[in-house]
Amino acid sequence: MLVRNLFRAVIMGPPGSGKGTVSSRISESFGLQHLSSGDMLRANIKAKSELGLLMKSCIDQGQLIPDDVISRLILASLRDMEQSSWLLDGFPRTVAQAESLDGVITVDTVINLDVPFETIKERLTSRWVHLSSGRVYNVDFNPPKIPGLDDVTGEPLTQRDDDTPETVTCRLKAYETQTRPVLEYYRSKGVLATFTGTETNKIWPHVHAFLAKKIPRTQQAGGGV
Ligand code: G5P
Ligand code: MG
Repeated sequence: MLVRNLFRAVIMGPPGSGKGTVSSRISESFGLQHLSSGDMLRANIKAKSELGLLMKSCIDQGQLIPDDVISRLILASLRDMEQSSWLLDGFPRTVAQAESLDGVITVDTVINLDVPFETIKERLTSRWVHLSSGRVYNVDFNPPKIPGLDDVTGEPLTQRDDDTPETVTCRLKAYETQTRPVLEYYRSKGVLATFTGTETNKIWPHVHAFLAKKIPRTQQAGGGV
């Protein structure tokens, strides 16, 4: 069945630019389902599948997973979300991935978080995550209510293996060479919206105002800025 008025968005930005943080706010305010490629990969790794081991070695070295592997995984999940409005976080990350996504669906908008690399390096080394939900914390910016524990489940938080200074440098290089061209790809299609800044709390009201105009009112979950 064809469902009308669905809204499909992608959020892009360098590692640590705040994609996960802004995605949670978008989901809460606008009711979009959030699908993060990184969270999905980490769930596979946790399940200790053979594919998970291959993924772990790529991620721990700050390199991208091969296009065919990640595209298959994401496109299969999107098939299960056919009836929903969604927000893709971390995919596509190469032009080949963007083309494979275009082969199945046209995205309505691409939100690009443009945050300087110097800001990012500091953030990632003080990030703590709740692996199974993808909730992210930062010891300075948004600390958990009880140090070391997830606010919702009370389970222990961990640090990501790829948040070491050396791996962060590799991830930023991969972004520069492989992901930056995707911005041009979407710019040429007229769907790219860039938000520049060094603080999520200052970027967020602009993202909110932009989406409030784009997303049909009937779909908005009624959250504020
Ligand atoms: P991921 O998991 O997609 P990245 O590297 O793209 O990883 P990451 O690290 O998840 O991105 P983010 O989601 O952009 O960062 O940022 P975030 O988690 O919201 O915020 C980062 C930290 O900063 C948090 O602690 C947050 O609390 C804090 N923070 C946010 N805003 C502020 C602020 O204003 N001030 C301060 N002080 N702090 C703030 O991908 C991981 C790996 O998986 C593979 C790759 O190997 C990749 O490296 N992968 C893929 N490979 C191929 N193709 C794909 N499509 C792939 N997708 C994933
Ligand atoms: Mg993330």
